[in-house]
Amino acid sequence: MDFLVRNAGLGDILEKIRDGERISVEDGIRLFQSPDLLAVGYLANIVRERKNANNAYFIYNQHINYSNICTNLCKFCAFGKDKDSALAYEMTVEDVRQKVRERLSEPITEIHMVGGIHPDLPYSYYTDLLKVIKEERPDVHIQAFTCVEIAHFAEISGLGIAGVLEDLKKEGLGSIPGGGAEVFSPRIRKLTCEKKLSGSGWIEVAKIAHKVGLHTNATMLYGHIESLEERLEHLDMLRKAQDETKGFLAYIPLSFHPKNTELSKMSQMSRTSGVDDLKNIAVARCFLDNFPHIKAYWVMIGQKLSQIALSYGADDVDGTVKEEIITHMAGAETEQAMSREQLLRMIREAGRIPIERDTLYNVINSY
Ligand code: V47
Repeated sequence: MDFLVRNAGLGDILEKIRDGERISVEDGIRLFQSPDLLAVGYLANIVRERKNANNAYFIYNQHINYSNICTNLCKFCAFGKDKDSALAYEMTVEDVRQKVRERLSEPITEIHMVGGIHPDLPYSYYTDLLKVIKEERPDVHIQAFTCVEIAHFAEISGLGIAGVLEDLKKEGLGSIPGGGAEVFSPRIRKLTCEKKLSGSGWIEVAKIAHKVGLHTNATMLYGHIESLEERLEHLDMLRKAQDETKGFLAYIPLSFHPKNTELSKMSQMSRTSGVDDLKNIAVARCFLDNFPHIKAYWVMIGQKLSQIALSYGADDVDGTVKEEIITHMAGAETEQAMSREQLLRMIREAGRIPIERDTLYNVINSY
């Protein structure tokens, strides 16, 4: 395999990775540009193995999207709707209680909850959501509210970012998911999500969260109009932030789904290719040397490719999920849920040891 990597002109990057030396932004761009997928995957696999041995993680989780009403109306998003849209919805706090109750018989350890930037729900609505979830399922870990939602809560509550995070933590927030990062580049934000919290604003919220003791995840929404340089700029901002705080748990590349989005109305857009999906996993694994985990999110790239991604740098496949709405509104054809048995089979067949984890990567069961 070393010969294959050198033949692909990536010998110098192999040396760096072998020596545990950091690769540069230019190296990252070269990996994306390389036509030799196997060589790039081989490099990522070295890092994955060093960090996570033969383990592949999954979680028994539930997704709840409390409302799709959103003032940002990003051009890549099919989920967010104007308040007056016929497709807009908003769950009451009691609706969310009901959602949790419906699945109390299942061994769910994490509730992943996000929503749009709502124009008029009061701050107390969000703290009440945490309260009812904890009332129904006291032991569950609530991973909720993206950095974009947190910045919005800081504004409507007047508590400031750190104040809101401390307050939500007190009410039961366990950690913060990685959504809303999109592509940090100001050019991409201007063209696709002008009203959204800026890239540097997103990083700032994540760093404050880490300082108040909350772990967070990070994502990048790739495969629309961003350049390779902009992908690497995004990864570089994450790597620098992680050097400072060490609070990120996992990085999840999110493949763009064009259906029903403004971007696809403006110009013909197609789904990302399998090669680009695997490269996004592999390059991230090579570049983000300070991130413990790289997730292949099966909802977005499919169960089959997620299984292959376990040989291209990923060590986590997310979890059971159920009722995923954000990607399915944008045309995802994957299932909305996977059972524990399906996840175990997928991981075992990939030659890995399935580890059921909690949100913070504590081992619940090793199979
Ligand atoms: O924030 C929006 C993205 C995110 C589209 O932290 C789209 O462990 C693809 O962040 N095509 C939500 N993506 C999903 C997310 C996530 C999922 C699983 C695990 C974790 C984690 C985080 O999806 C949004 C946005 O960035 N998104 N529209 C679209 N058309």
